[in-house]
Amino acid sequence: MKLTKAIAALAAASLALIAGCTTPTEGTPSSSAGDTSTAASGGSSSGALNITMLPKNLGNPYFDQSTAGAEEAAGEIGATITQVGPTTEGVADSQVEFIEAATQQGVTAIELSANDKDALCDSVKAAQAKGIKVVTFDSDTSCRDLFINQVSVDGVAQSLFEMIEDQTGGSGEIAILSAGANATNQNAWIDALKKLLETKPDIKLDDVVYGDDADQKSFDETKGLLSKYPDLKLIVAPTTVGITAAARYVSSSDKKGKVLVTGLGTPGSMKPYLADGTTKEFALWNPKDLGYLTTYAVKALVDGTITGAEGDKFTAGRLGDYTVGANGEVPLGPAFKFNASNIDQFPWG
Ligand code: RAM
Repeated sequence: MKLTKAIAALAAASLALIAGCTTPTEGTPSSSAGDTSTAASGGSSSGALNITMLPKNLGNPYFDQSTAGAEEAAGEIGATITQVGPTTEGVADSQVEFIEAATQQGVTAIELSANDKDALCDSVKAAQAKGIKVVTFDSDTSCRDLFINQVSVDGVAQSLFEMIEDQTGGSGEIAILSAGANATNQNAWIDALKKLLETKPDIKLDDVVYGDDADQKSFDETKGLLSKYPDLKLIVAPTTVGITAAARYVSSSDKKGKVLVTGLGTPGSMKPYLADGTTKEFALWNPKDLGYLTTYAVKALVDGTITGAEGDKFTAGRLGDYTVGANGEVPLGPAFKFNASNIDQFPWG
């Protein structure tokens, strides 16, 4: 995707969000009282799709966006989306409970961002045995029908690498503040980034710490990094929760102006830290489009347009045509870098 097209797509999504975003609320496996559900009729539904949306955690602006996109698609195809998920930390244990609850309810499909590559598989396989389609988005498992991948692993790592080079000037100490220690997506990105960093011996990776996509833990881990590594130049947080917490800590500490923060962040949450110089640039894709594409992929799986085999093709509403790639992955598109020159175009997240 050309940069201008990416900007246009992101800006259009921003406007749509301003018009119609819903805020997820807490849900528990045993109670539907706090579930966020959207039902819509009309569109080209092939039957009533009842979809459970299970992000890594709730209250995360990134997943607010992906759920808004899923709801937009649901409105177009006449599906129901019910969002449930861990309320604070992105952890696998409670995701198992939500998968089991959805299985018992007999939903049509589960859209899942996995907090662990393997730990969810018993429950995922039990759901699949009942005919429920399990489509991962954002963070994969080793068991699912399809994975909607925002950006290739190498693509994310390359963006992070470029921002590290730029914001360190090519030398100095860096540390990574990640999400959950078992998060499939972050671990894959970090492994690929480490390979790229091998080509830059003047950049030293001091440590990798984990904030579990919880704001306070991420904040505390940042504090720990700054006191443990006095010569740290840059914190790289490939998590929207982590980067915001790290930027907040750094910008209010005596390291402001000495330590920079970069990684993957939502534009709304990071805008103040671009303004005060805590970050020069950070990246992300369009999480709203990710949720939108995931819901169209679910529809295509359920109505038999695709089976998840490489080469299968389907159409995802306003996003157009997609082809299933190797290993049952559907890529959304490239990452996009936000900086002072473009941040005002993205009033979301
Ligand atoms: C957090 C989550 C999510 C990741 C983004 C970048 O919101 O960890 O999985 O894709 O950051």
